[in-house]
Amino acid sequence: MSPRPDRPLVPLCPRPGKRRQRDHHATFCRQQGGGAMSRWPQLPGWGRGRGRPCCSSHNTKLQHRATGPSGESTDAVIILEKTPFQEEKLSDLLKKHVKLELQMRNDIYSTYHLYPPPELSEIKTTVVFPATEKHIQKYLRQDVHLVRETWEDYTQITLPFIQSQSFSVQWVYNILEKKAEADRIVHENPDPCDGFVLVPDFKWNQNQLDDLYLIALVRRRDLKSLRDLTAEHLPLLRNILREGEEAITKRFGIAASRLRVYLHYQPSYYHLHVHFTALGYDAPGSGVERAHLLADVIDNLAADPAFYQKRALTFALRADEPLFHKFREAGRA
Ligand code: M7G
Repeated sequence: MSPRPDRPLVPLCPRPGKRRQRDHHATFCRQQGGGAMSRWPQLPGWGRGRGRPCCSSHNTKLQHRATGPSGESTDAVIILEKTPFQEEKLSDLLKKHVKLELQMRNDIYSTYHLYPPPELSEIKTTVVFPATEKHIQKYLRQDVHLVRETWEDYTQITLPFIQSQSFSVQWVYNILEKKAEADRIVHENPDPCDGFVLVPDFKWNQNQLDDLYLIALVRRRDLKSLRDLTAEHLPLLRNILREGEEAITKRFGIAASRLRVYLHYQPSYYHLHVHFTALGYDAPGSGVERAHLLADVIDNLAADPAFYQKRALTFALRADEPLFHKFREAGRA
């Protein structure tokens, strides 16, 4: 027998101070009807398109093919993510008149399907529309391989490749020029050479600090990635580290020692930026094959101004990525 749904389930409420829990369950969702259509971006044929799902533990990515009014076919990528539970809302979730269905009971153990009310069942949704083939590839799960890139590989393989094709960084320029996300800026340093803008990353919905994620975008437009950095950029990097940490502590009350501050190599967007994530959050891309701690980058450049023009750098590439094929063709992977 399941408990009466109108009975408050207060005894199940976690003790105050207990860490918020992360939802590890994946749900594959697909918008089927036109009910909420007006609230979505202009996605033609939304709900009627074909989907190609790719699920991980708590998120799912869906390629959606939409058909426009004149019959043209356009792709969208839709990323659905279960967000971490918010501790202050847990008691609501358990007290409210939630629908609860008993799944099984055995001795002192029982499991349920709990259907939360809409205000407590947010799914963070990111839409890329229109999406390029490169966006679709980025979000599809693929086999990955490690590549070890020397400086020669960088100049002969990677650089020509990223110059010929990489994601547009228009969204970055929009932030720097305050044409987008201006109201979200957490901190900015206006210096054209050593300045930057700090904004919440769009992976973070800002509802809870567990998965805190911000990015610092440098103002200058001539730095693509770690490979371009020399000792000349130390003042910029030191500003980002010190001011970024201070701003986050001031705004969100998180000490610098609880932040992971790093650059990606390879990044997806070749305009230099730095990631700030909560240390307790297993952020995508924070593994050793991609994340380079900013404090280490600063030390490396202080010890050797041309460190990143000498060192081999390791990163993972998906098997079907054109850059991986280039490394293969050159006998380097
Ligand atoms: P990256 O290292 O180039 O690649 O990071 P990744 O996306 O594979 O991690 C770029 C970062 O910018 C990522 O953390 C994105 O979530 C974030 N990002 C991307 N876009 C398009 C936006 C955007 O429009 N606004 C904000 N605030 N963040 C974005």
